[in-house]
Amino acid sequence: MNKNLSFSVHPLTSCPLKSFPYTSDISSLPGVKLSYGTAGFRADASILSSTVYRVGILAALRSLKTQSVIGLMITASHNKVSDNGVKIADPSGGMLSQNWEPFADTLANAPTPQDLIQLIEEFVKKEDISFNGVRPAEVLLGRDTRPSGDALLKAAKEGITSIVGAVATDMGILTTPQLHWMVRARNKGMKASEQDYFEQLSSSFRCLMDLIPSEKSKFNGTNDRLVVDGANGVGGIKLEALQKLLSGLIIEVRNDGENGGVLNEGVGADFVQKEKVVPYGFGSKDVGIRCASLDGDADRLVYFSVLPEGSSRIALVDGDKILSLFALFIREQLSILNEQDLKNSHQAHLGIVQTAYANGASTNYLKQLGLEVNFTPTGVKYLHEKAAEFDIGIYFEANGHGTILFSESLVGWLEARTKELSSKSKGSEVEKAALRLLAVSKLINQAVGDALSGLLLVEVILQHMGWSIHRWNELYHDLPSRQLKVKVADRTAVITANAETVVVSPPGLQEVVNAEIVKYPQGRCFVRPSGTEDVVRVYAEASTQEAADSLANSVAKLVDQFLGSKTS
Ligand code: NG1
Ligand code: ZN
Repeated sequence: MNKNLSFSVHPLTSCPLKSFPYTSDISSLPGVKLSYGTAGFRADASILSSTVYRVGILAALRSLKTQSVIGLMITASHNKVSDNGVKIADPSGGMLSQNWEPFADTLANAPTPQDLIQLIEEFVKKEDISFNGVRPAEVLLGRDTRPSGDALLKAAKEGITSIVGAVATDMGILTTPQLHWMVRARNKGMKASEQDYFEQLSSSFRCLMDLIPSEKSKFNGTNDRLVVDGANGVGGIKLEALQKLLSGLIIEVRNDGENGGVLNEGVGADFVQKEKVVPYGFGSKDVGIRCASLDGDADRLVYFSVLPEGSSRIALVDGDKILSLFALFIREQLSILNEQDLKNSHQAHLGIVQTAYANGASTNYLKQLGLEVNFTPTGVKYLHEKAAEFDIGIYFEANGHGTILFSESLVGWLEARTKELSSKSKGSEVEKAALRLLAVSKLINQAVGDALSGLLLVEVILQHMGWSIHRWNELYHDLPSRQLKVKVADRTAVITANAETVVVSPPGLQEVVNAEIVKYPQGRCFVRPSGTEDVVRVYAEASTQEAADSLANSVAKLVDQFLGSKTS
């Protein structure tokens, strides 16, 4: 294939590609079909350069279309170290607009350079994308610590700069949420360097620490100590840098990738949440200590404590419990404002967003608090979109990805109100509640779930409440659950509805699943195709672990019967 296929200026858009250096690799493999899915494109790193190059083109076109800075992150998150992946951050810092996903899919799967060029020409015309000579495309690039990141970065840069005038700015090795934060900050005209990120997080953390009621017992002894499993990835390194700016908290980072540990191997939030055992480097010496685990690109966070039995078992404090802690704190501050502030013209609406993977006990708990709980399909893009409908929207996946979104109008109101109160009722409870909410809006990443900012918020709320991890974990007791993967011939044959809780195709499958569920007290079970792996996932919950296991196993068998085993 022609490695340097020259490409002429598009007659309508003047949007030329200078060259086409990457012949298709992954897209020419038989049977491989890439899908942008819930987390961008992921595959073995050795076959990904043409995909990353193409996503570079897409990012530059997206920048021209939106006349904004776009982000391109090279990471495969919690996947194994030999994998890599690529995803786009939109101008808001959020995920790529869903409208562009079909284009991303066809671009990634174009079988030949000619097809690719034709696709781009058609898309550029349809979307009316042009370079006006004033604002060229600009794409911020980030990558995690994977060894393949460097070569893929080069492919991304070539893709971006194949669009005339486009600028690729390498932001270095970053966590995924840092890159999203930077894109958002740049487009808001705010300072957007890594140092600015660290300063915003540490100063809002300090502000929240200063607002802890004096009568609440502050941490003492071992309680101000946190041990973090960095998954041998980028998160641990960044946390070590960030903690230099923090006081009132002692963080020990393990698995920071320095001592020969392998990324995500027996470590990290995904491992800890799925296996419910200690990650490498943790053990009986840590019984009673508050521990946390990040995933490979630090957009997921779970907490745990090592159980005393001398085994490797842990008490897991997952994303649902982080959400519950955040919800309690936000609700407390909002009720002070809503009830005590007579000038409060802004009765803020708090909404919670979960997926079907949220443990049923967490949903019950949140509902008992009187909170509105909404459900969306799996994938943070859906949760984020729903949470953005509220004045304050809190979303979390059980796996530890989530954040708190504040509407611009609420932040504006809080800014004005805190100024007013600082002159008239300084030190009042109302002023403190407003200041706390404002500080949370600055601490917690508004673009995407961020393990580092989430961790700081958990820490300050525990101090605010005077709670140990055990007290926190006692908020409610998780229902026993089991997740299974079923390899089938074609997972896309499973079509779901109602936030993935009901299978509508193949016909008849949901009916037999329902017939299983009713056999189990507190039984709940659903089936959906994974967006990141070639499997169908089964999730089951019931009153005992044996029952949850049995329900999951029977449903997995039904899935297998309806869809047939995978033939390779
Ligand atoms: P899939 O493979 O679509 O289930 C997984 C996670 C999602 C999300 C994405 C992106 C589970 C059950 N699913 O998606 O929550 O985090 O990966 O990383 O954990
Ligand atoms: Zn991740």
